[in-house]
Formats: sequence, C-alpha cells, structure tokens
Amino acid sequence: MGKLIDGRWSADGNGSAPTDGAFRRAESTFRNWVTPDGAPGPSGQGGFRAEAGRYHLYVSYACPWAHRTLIFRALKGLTDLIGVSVTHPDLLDDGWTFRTDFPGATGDTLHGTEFLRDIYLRAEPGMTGRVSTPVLWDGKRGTIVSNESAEIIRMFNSAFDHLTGNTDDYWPEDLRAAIEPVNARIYDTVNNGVYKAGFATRQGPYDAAVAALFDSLDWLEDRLSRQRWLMGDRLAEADWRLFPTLVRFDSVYHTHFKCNRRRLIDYENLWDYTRALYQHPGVAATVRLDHIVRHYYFSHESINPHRIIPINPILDFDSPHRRG
Ligand SMILES: N[C@@H](CCC(=O)N[C@@H](CS)C(=O)NCC(=O)O)C(=O)O
Repeated sequence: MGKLIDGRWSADGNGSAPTDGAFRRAESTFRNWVTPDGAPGPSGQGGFRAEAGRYHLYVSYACPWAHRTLIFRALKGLTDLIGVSVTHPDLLDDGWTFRTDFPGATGDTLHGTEFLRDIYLRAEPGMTGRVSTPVLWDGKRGTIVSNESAEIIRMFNSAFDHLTGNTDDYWPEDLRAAIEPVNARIYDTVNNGVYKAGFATRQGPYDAAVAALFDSLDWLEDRLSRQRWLMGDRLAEADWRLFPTLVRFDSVYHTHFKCNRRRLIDYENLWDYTRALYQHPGVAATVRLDHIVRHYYFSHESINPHRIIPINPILDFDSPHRRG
C-alpha cells in the first residue's frame, strides 16, 4: 500500500497500526453527492445531476466498502446506467492497479489507466491522501464525486429513481432514526472491527476489538432470532452494510484477521440470514470470493508474509434458508 503526497505516489505510507498498535481508518476525501436535479447534497458541492451513462464506479470485488456500492447498484437497477471497472485483487506497492491477469479484473474500462491513483490524480493533480475503493467518477465533469461508500449507497438508494422507476427504499424516512445506531455499532465493531482485530500490532487493541466484535455478533444473532431483518420486516440499508462482512467472515476474517472465537456458520440465525441476503436477486453476482481470498492473504505482508493462500472452507451460500 501507499498514498499520494502532493500528487506523487509514496509506496511506504501503509494503512495499518501506528505506535499504539491500534488501526485507524482514514477519512474519505471526496464528499459530493449525485442528486436528482444536481442540487448540493448533505456535503460537498452541487452540479452532479443523476443521468444515465454519466457516472462510473471503480471497485475492488475484495473490498467490503466497495461491495456495498455494487450491491446497491444491483438492487436499484442501475447496472445499465452506471458502468463499473474492477481492480486487480492485489494491493501491493503501487496501490490498487488495473492489471487484468486475474479473472474478473476488467482494467480501467473508461480511461485505460494503469493504476487507481491515476483516477485520483485526474480529479486532483496535487492531491495528498489515500487511494481507496470505491470511487464514483463523473465522466461529464471529469472528476470524482465521492469515495465514501456510506454516501454512495445513499445516492444509489434514491437519486436515480426517476430514471429507473425503481423506488425500493432501503433508507425510508420512518426507519432512519432507528437505522443510525444499528449502523454505528455494526460499523465500529463489525465492519471495521474485524480490521481493528486483524491490523492490531499489540495485544490490548486486538483483545478489545475481538471482544466488541463477538459481543456484537451475539447481539445480532439474538436480534435475528426474533425478526426477519435487522430493522424488522423490511430489508434496510443496515442489512446491506452488514452483509459484506458476514460473507467474508469464515474465508478471511476468522483466520487471517484472527477473529476465531466462532465461525459465521456456528451462528444459526446469522448464517441463515447471510444466505437469504446472498440469494436476494442480483446479489450473488456481486460476491467474488476468489478476489476476496486472494486480496487479503496476498496483499497483507505484515500478517501473512509468505503469501500462502489457504485452502478455505467450502461454504454453500445457495443452500435453502428459512427467512421467507
Ligand atoms: N471510507 C471508505 C473506506 C474505503 C477503504 O478503506 N477501502 C480500502 C479497501 S477495502 C482501500 O482502498 N484501501 C487502500 C488505502 O487506504 O490505501 C469507504 O467506506 O468508502
């Protein structure tokens, strides 16, 4: 991994723990919003009107944050309106690359650039910051709209509805206040919690991260023993934000990130729920375990220095579930 400093690539800026041994995720840099009429969103500038063919998504299939955006693109019928370029799963000294020598790595289908950092530099030539996926690119203005997945999924949830006719709403007004604390706990202890465990370089931060993670998994298991989805009867944003972590859990986080008190398949309800989400129309195609496994085990030299890719469990995400 590395980062951009004043527009130049620095290969040694790594993303893991500083001296206190605790992992901290950097803030996203581009925070504009696509809106139906181009009015400014909750942050950033206006001028990004929803239009078919105007926007392009840069993702890694391995990245759980990018995964959310691919899921919303599929759920909301945006696949014909918003193109996608998929990086190579390896994240090494050059950061994310557009190498195509891995099945499903498409290269940069829009600009033909070599590295994801080239996309950031097109948007801001003198940029300082991390080069992360996902990136939502505006082909009309030639800039990045957003590299914050939590905001990209909210744009996809509603900004294009008048073009697609798809009004499925995963962030409905009446659930917003209830979704927020669920999202916050899941983000801190589960989505990012597995990274805090995996990238800890001291025992204390690791212990704290896994304790909070498994407390939250118990809390979720209990919740899902009483209701179909996290927010009750309606599938909501909170479910789709949890799913990318669950679907990676037994193949990656359990072993590579040392989150091994229990496996996902040991939780009756969470495992059932994960399969139900996986089998939701359009979702299975967003899950690429080949990219996921290769990315984590091959990229993180500090945790897996010999880059041995493990055999991994056989998981049947297609087996029947009991969630309606
Ligand atoms: N806040 C961002 C985080 C994205 C993120 O951390 N992506 C990782 C891959 S899973 C990445 O690209 N890391 C490379 C880096 O930070 O240099 C989001 O949710 O969109």
